[in-house]
Amino acid sequence: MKIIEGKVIVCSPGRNFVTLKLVTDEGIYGIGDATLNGREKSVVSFLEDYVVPCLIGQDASRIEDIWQYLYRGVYWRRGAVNMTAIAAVDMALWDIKAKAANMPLYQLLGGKSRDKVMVYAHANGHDIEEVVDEVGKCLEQGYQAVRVQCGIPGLDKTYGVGKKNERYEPADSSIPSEHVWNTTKYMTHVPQLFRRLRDVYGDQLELLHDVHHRLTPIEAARLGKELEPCRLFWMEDPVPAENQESFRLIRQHTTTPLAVGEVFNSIFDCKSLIEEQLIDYIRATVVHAGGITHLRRIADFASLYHVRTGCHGATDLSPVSMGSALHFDSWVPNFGIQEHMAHNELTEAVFSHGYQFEAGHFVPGERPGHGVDIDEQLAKKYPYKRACLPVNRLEDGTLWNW
Ligand code: KDG
Ligand code: MG
Repeated sequence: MKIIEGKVIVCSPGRNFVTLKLVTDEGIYGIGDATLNGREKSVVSFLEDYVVPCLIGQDASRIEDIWQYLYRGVYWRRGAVNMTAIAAVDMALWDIKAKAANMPLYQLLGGKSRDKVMVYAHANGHDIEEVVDEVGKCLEQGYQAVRVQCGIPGLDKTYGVGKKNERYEPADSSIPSEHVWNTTKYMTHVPQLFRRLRDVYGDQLELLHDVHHRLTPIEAARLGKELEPCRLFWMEDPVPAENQESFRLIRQHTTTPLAVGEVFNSIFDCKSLIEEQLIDYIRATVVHAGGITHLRRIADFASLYHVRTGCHGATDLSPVSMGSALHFDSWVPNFGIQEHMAHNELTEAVFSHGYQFEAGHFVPGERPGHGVDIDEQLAKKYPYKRACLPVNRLEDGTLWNW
């Protein structure tokens, strides 16, 4: 079965998505997500100019060999743009193989390890009481795990908190908008938020929080320690993780579980974190970490060290990623949790999918392949709109991590 065409589809049904469609000479096609938030066109160009021409004529059934060809065979390895493009090819090829076998993708991976996939929702608010209400709404919808983010008194904009009455979408401006950060204000507010949530909702609800790379190791250690009585499911991305060893210090001081890795694109980004058991959940995801072929390798490695998966699933990952992730999550033995941030109605119309929500969980569905398709005609109605992620500065103007 030969690849005869590779088409890159860019659309913006509320936010930008890049989709790769690979077509074979047997008429079977597969699609893969190639969305890299705020850098969409770099992946488009890389796919169109370099990757797709090399795929024409290749045997679509040789997923592993094509992965090695695009990774090992290339002198310039790794990097977000490169690995997102490889991921899109890989997802599309798994889709093709599963369709050719007339099976849902999870069957090809080894079958289901669980009946349903636990997901966590997002609740955010400008102040603590608004967050309390939002968490209540998630519980009414059946979620059993909720990530909470709250506005910080004295700071104008906060990561994870939308503008009044608007969905949160971080890529909000054609030139990066600027946020202002103050660690002391944040560190004094967050424990109050979680104490209040435990008072209102008790001990059973799973609560998660994303620090979004804002702290230093010793600050993260202190926050983790302070939050211990509130029993978080995880504290995510407490510090930037380029220096994996910095997690040793955090780990020595707190039993709050740690989740890291949504910006990782290779197993080498998390090698020490996993080997030294410095984290509890690895958040590498199918679209930014080289597809199912590479994510499976990361998960297998993590399983040796009691690290479980917690795939990234924000709205900038298209339904194609969500579908692929849910098949992966259904199979992976060391599954932890899956992030779910609902896409808007336009996105749901452009991308039809077989996955379904069931009381705080998702099931991947039984459609052959990963079960997600794109309506190309409808997609054309929503052309690309330039949108960048924000930058962050301290109050004195120093550039900080966003
Ligand atoms: O593109 C950036 C977002 O995906 C990211 O900010 C979301 O941190 C995030 C999360 O945990 O979902
Ligand atoms: Mg995050």
